[in-house]
Amino acid sequence: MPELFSDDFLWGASTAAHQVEGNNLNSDWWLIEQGPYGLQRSGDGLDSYHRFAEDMRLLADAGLNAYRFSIEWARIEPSPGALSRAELAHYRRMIDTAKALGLTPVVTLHHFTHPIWFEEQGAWLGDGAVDAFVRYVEFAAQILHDVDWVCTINEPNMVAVMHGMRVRAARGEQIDPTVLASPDESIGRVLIAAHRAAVPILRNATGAKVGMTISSQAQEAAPGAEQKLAEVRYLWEDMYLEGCRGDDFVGIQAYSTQTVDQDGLVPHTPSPDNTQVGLPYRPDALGIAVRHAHRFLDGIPILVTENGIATSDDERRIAYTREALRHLGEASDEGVNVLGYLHWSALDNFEWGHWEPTFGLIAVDRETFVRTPKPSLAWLGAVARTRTLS
Ligand code: GCO
Repeated sequence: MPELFSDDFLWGASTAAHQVEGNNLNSDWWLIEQGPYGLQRSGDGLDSYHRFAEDMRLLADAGLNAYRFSIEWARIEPSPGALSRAELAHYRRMIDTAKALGLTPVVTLHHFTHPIWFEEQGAWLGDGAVDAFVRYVEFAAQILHDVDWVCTINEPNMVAVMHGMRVRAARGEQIDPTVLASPDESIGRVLIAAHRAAVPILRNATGAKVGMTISSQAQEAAPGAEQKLAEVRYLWEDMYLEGCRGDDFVGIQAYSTQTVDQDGLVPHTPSPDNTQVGLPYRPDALGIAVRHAHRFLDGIPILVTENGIATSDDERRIAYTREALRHLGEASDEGVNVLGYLHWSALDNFEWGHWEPTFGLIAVDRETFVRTPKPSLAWLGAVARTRTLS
């Protein structure tokens, strides 16, 4: 069997601070969870704030060589301009721990959450939003000097969806929280400006490759809807890819596909084969996503920063991931420059208001915090060590 990818390929798993840490009390999401949306609460999370070393050790022991995690703005800058040195030191310990275990840290600076004070200033639509983010990035850069991979903002396109829906709800519009609105273009423009402002700061202060991670829906045109696809994909994805031009890499995150017809996004047909979050089972989405980013950004290096499946059936997770990696390997053989594959997620975690969907390679008892690796973790670790899809 031919070997997959190069020997310096990153093989790992991803998490985000708010989804695993617990008690992220100063963040907008802590408030959102208590709002009128009927959401479950993150609470203690998985207590990864204290148990991160155990999480990382499980990944390293399985054979993975990378871990993507995020650092929390709401902890590092608890009030405007106030730097918490203790929290920076906490995240520095995470970097050191990863390195000591042989895991390359891939550090995300903003993964959906921000401080309550930033929310109160209007968040991304407030005056001085980019300046506030830049100040946080300057703080964060103090612990990133020897980190090789930094993602500035995770899925700005999805932030523009969620933040946009909240802004419209606050204005009194009727919003159906189960139907995703299009990304709010004005919010998206601010996020792109924030990313562009962060890149030179990080390049000066660190040796890191710097990029942004984009949610790809692997959109496909229904017959005759090519023009509509181009319009829709611009708002959902291409505008953000455009904002990555000139970066060291782009992070691509793909789970399933999305059909676009003359009227726009076609709702997914309910099916028992859909995943726990209602997405069609489409492991080929990853190949579609990376090929599009490759073409659109003229061969930019690509790091797969998320790919996975919400399922309670771990055999299905393995089957999905095997197929996704096969498609990724084919894209790589065609010339797409793929630098790594970071599975979503390391752990079953807080899926933004819901605990039921399980994306993890590791199960967690939320009362005792005991971690139990699933067969998929050993399987992915073996793929990483042997670079073959057994
Ligand atoms: C994302 C999110 C993750 C989700 C994952 C599964 O970047 O979309 O980063 O936080 O949990 O996508 O839906």
